[in-house]
Amino acid sequence: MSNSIFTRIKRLTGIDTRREKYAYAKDPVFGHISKSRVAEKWVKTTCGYCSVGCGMLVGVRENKAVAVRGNPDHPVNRGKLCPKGLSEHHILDSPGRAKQPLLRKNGVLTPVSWDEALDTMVARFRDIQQRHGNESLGVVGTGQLLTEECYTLGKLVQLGFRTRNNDGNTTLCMASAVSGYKLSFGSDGPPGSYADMETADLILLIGANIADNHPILCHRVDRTSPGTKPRTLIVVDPRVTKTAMMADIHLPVKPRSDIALLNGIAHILIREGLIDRDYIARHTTGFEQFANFVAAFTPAHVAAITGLTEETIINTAWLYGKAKSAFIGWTMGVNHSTQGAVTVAAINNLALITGNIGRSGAAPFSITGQCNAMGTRETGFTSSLPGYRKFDNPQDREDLARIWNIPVERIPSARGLAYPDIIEAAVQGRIKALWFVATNPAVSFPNAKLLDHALRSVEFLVVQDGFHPTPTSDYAHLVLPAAIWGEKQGTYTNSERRVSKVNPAVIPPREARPDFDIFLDIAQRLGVRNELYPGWTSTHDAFLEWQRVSAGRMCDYSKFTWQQIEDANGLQWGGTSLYTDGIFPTEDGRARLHSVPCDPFTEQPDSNFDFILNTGRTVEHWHTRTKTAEVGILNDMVPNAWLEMNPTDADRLELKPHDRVTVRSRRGAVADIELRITGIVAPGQVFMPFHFSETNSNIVTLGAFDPISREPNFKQCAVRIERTPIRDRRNASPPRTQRQ
Ligand SMILES: Nc1nc2c(c(=O)[nH]1)N[C@H]1C(S)=C(S)[C@@H](COP(=O)(O)OP(=O)(O)OC[C@H]3O[C@@H](n4cnc5c(=O)[nH]c(N)nc54)[C@H](O)[C@@H]3O)O[C@H]1N2
Ligand SMILES: Nc1nc2c(c(=O)[nH]1)N[C@H]1C(S)=C(S)[C@@H](COP(=O)(O)OP(=O)(O)OC[C@H]3O[C@@H](n4cnc5c(=O)[nH]c(N)nc54)[C@H](O)[C@@H]3O)O[C@H]1N2
Ligand code: SF4
Ligand SMILES: [Mo]
Repeated sequence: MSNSIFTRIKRLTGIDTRREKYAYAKDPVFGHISKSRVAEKWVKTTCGYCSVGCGMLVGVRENKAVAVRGNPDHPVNRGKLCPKGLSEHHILDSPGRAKQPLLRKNGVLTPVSWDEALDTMVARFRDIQQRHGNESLGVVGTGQLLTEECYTLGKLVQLGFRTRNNDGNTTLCMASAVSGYKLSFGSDGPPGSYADMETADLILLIGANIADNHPILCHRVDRTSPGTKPRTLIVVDPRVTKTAMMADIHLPVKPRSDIALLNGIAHILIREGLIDRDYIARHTTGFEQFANFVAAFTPAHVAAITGLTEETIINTAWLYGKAKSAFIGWTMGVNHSTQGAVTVAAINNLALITGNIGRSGAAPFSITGQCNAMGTRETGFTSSLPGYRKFDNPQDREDLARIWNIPVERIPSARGLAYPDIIEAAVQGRIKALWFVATNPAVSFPNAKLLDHALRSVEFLVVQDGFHPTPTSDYAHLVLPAAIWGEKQGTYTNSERRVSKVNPAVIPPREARPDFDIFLDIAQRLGVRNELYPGWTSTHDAFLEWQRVSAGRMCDYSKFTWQQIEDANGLQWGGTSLYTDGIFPTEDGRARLHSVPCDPFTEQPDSNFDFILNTGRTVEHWHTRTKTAEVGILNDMVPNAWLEMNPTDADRLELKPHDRVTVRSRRGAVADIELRITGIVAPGQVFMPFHFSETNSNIVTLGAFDPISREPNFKQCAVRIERTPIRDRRNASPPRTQRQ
């Protein structure tokens, strides 16, 4: 920065920015120094969007967040941020924020005091539970709360409300990775780190579009910077995504043929002796059976299933087998499947038979989604007890009962209903009360019609969200306004197990309160506050107990304090690699090789519904757009959904670019979507983003779930594409948000 800029800022603002490391801000559009955006102080925190976990500084002026910039000292992002991170401060005082509790009276959501809101909630839940049993309550949380809040909520639901039906939006997201890790290694826990992407010889990304969805990870696979090691990037995705365009080799597999590809690679590795026999003998079980099983996955067989050539499959196997260290990263192209958990096991198989785990550059690595998906997984209460403890392990239950100072009988010995089963139970009338915390299922849950039925069926529905109205809060009997990222203190844990500090920059709007405070207040009214949270006043108290609960477990937080996490810009539990000694948390200490059949996906196209619909994301938007629709610079770039279709199909249907089309499945139709004709998708496939409530892709998606993880099959269902009749078109250009 030149001296003249310093002088200009000083003249404009009176602040001598030379004395402060980060204390100036340029208008992002016009480049000049804008006084309203010049921060008085910078608050160090962690991004609240995705699981990359970038470190950032929020600039604050007169209790307003006015700017965001990357933390140059943070090991994850080294000062860089993606467009969502850079504009994150705009969400805090956006008009869409929920600002007061609302209770439905005579059919209308009416402002009430917090006392009336929470007294009513506790009274209604109690009454319903007394009439229909404790398990008539279902709670659905999120990977977007602080770890301290996830932990506090888990105790409140399981020990306070005494229901096991406690799950999260993470079942729409990470559940298959969790189940797959458990199948292979006996426990959840991503074994690698982002650093492995820099030290690997080969990176295989399966169903992970990092260029849109984990943009700051792209720097780890970039080979143009000086000093970076030459390495090969292979991307497996039916679409030619931005990530596929970065690859040395793109494998455009037929939808859901990944298992065949993985088994086929294993087949060649075994046949050609490209395996680590020593590692297999010492650290795995089931190799003989596995080798026999994959013998059937010859290149010819795999070519027929995947649509790849035999040569490509053989070449990929050789590249993987010859790499000294190979890294496999995956995200929703794998997890969002009725075979998600076993696909993860098939990925783990490859790592195990080649010894590509537990050392630098070598890991089967589930890239997580939300800023704190990992914290939710670790603090548990859904598919496991806190600290990766198992419901069916008496010792684990006794450990917890001792720490919590409660009778062991209070701790359930089996998990309750998973998210889709909570919704199903609501439709069937077994669940009578629902509480959603920081998730927006009316847009994000598959087969929206069934969800609608569930939300209308329950006697009392509570929606606790930082924004209102949302498509889900519109259904609520009670809306609880919550503080969000930028207003709360605690920790998030990113994909690589790095625990980072999250700090408040501003105070929440009007009556919005941190989720943690809401949970404690509910506990007070339930009469369990002293028992469950003795002496607690802040999320730091929750952290201190979580440290004791996680001590000695794989996800051990007892080794670092909040201050140490803050000073170090994040610390990884488990170090850079797990399983460095090849010992796994199974009964015999060995990892399991699984024989995984490749079944066709549930709803195959036919003459009536002749396309396969794929759904996913774009870099500008976050999920259901409660946040990013409020950020002008993001929403103006991508204000509407679109549908990608291959030119050969468009020709056949006589459709032109920008035509308005309707996507119709057996469950419903979404009209008036802009058509994009592009080779990004293969013939017979179409793609649309799921971010837009106005054109909600989940009206057409399928309610089919993985039998192990219960994760939905969001990525394939059968649809047909029709031109939208004039009468079904939305009039003018759609509003910026769904709100008034
Ligand atoms: N900008 C942005 N970033 C985000 C999010 C966001 O909403 N917006 N959300 C965050 C969250 S919670 C998550 S979970 C992650 C998700 O991150 P990603 O998983 O990268 O996101 P998706 O776009 O859902 O799906 C990834 C890819 O899977 C591919 N796919 C579909 N079917 C198959 C198949 O059969 N086989 C294979 N191999 N691939 C297939 C799709 O074509 C798509 O390119 O992103 C996180 N980051
Ligand atoms: N078709 C299709 N559907 C999908 C997917 C797909 O690829 N295709 N992806 C799935 C995946 S991977 C995911 S993770 C889900 C995400 O689905 P959702 O969880 O429904 O998505 P979000 O929009 O992030 O919803 C989070 C809500 O919490 C609110 N919120 C944010 N921060 C806070 C906070 O601190 N406290 C409170 N109380 N509220 C807060 C936000 O305003 C928002 O309403 O969608 C799933 N749905
Ligand atoms: S990559 Fe993810 S964590 Fe980093 S700035 Fe973007 S949204 Fe935030
Ligand atoms: Mo996700």
